Amino acid sequence: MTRVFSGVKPTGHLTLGNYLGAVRRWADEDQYRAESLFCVVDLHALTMQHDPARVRRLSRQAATLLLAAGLDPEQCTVFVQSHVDEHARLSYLMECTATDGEMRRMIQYKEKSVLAKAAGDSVRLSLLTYPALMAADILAYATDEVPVGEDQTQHVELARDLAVRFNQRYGHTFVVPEATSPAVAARVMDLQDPTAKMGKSHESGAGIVYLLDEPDAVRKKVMRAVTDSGREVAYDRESRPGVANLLDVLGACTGRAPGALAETYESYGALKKDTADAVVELLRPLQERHAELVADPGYLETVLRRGAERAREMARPTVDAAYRAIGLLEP
Ligand code: AQP
Repeated sequence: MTRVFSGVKPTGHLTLGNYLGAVRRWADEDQYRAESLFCVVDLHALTMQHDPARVRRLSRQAATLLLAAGLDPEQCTVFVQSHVDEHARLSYLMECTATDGEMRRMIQYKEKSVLAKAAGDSVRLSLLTYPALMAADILAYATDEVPVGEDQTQHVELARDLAVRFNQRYGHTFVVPEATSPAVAARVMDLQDPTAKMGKSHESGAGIVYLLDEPDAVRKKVMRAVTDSGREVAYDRESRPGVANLLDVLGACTGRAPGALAETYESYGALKKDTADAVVELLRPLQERHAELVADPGYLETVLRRGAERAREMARPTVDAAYRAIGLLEP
């Protein structure tokens, strides 16, 4: 059976980008058609300045939102990365397989090291090496497919390269994974800056729809979305990124092609209004389920404990095999 693995970082409140680019497919499709593991990758939240209490809070919130989005612990494994030691164990072997140059070429390292320096912070070594941890996250589970938004495909490519290199050097150990992205909304853009990805750790939330935003806040953000000076509604991601982003979001919410939707609108105002309504309706059931789950914290704890147990069992044979293959003595 196909094995699927993916995760979210608790670096901020989950956004519409996380949902449309990744989480919705996990809940609606992947968990039913594949043996799936979904993870709150909390170790990845430590690569930039962080507040420990906030990471704990956001980790719990992210796990709750995954369940609220429809992940069913009877269908898939939901867990927290730091609860399963195999990730960190394998990460070191990935660092021994990757090169310094590969790590430095990662776009997120380039972008975030600049941000850290601009904020007067030192750049943590983990910001450079975390793609090795991410490769370990994926490879530990003999993953076939990694459903992610477009921004993460570079990291999955690296995991592929490392799997192939390790297998060539030390004998076949890892399955070589593949990234998959949705046809529409694989990269939801910031509503205030449609040339930048809608990212949960951005300072200003004006262009970001959070999954727990109240309907009024969603409407305000969508109605104030930056478009462009033209008047005609057309789908062109290069010259009309703001309008194209709204069409992508509306298309993802309604299941219609963004290009075809463009032909049905004569004004930006009408497009924004329908997009706002569609997003509010999309989020409504998720928010209702979230409220129920928050009222029962014991349930989340049980899900995460069982998830970690199951994940450990699934990861251990592959990680043990990698330790043997690379030349380490069995304990
Ligand atoms: N804007 C987006 N459009 C489509 N997909 C997105 N994803 C994230 N943002 C968008 C996808 O969501 C999954 C989980 O993302 P993540 O938690 O690993 O973090 P990220 O991708 O790096 O997103 P953020 O929100 O921007 O976090 P920060 O700001 O800390 O870097 C992934 O599959 C991702 O592709």
